[in-house]
Amino acid sequence: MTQAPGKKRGSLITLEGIEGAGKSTVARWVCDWLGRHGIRATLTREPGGTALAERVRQIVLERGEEQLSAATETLLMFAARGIHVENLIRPALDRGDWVVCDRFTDATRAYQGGGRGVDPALIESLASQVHGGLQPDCTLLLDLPVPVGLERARSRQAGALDRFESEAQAFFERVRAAYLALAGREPGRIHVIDASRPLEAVARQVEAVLERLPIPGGAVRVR
Ligand code: Z5A
Repeated sequence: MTQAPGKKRGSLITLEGIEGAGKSTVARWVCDWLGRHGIRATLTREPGGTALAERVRQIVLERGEEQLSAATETLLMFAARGIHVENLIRPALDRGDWVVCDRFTDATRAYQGGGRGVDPALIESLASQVHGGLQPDCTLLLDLPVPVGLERARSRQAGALDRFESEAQAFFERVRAAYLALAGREPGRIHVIDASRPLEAVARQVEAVLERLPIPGGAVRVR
């Protein structure tokens, strides 16, 4: 890391969940909440987040003529992540900014690992090569029944379905189960939010988690 001596590294907050869980909506809400608490936050997403990583996103999401195996899809997710971490996430954290990221490596664990059956050992080996030493400080897992998420996502859909949106419900059930298993293994980092509730109720649950994070200035802020 190239962090200046005495300067505190920012925190990485990630949002996870199945399609339509409300990650993008809640990610914007988290940034606004941090801003109101005097914290400069960068909002970003995966796959993508930088110009070059967005090009990889297009390759991995677009449904074209050519097939992508589960292993190739995994490699592309980590290629985009490597570009993103190197060019956006690490520099922002080193400046002392906070980063709010719509999906990160837990998405690979859940989608490629749980959904597609990719060997977890491959995923963990790539994670350690690509961003070893960098883990989210806090992950908000927006959990809801698959039909509710798919209904939300599809009611908002315009245009052709991408490679994930065209998957069957059973795929998303495996992804959801994998996310919940991850949360069970890392309860200190991954906070399960009931995302089936109205947005105001979701925001209250998220706020309760954010209030326990170490806010610059030293103390843990409690209302
Ligand atoms: N992927 C992967 O396989 N492996 C990886 O490592 C990574 C990603 C990083 C990215 O697609 C795809 O890449 C993703 C996994 C895969 N595919 N899937 N599925 P994306 O970024 O285009 O799609 P997404 O991440 O699934 O996001 P989304 O469909 O846009 O959903 P969302 O961000 O969770 O939800 P939203 O846009 O905030 O909300 C959806 C709608 O619901 C919207 O109209 C909201 O106003 C509404 N909403 C939100 N919250 C509520 C509540 N609480 N009540 C009622 N209505 C609500």
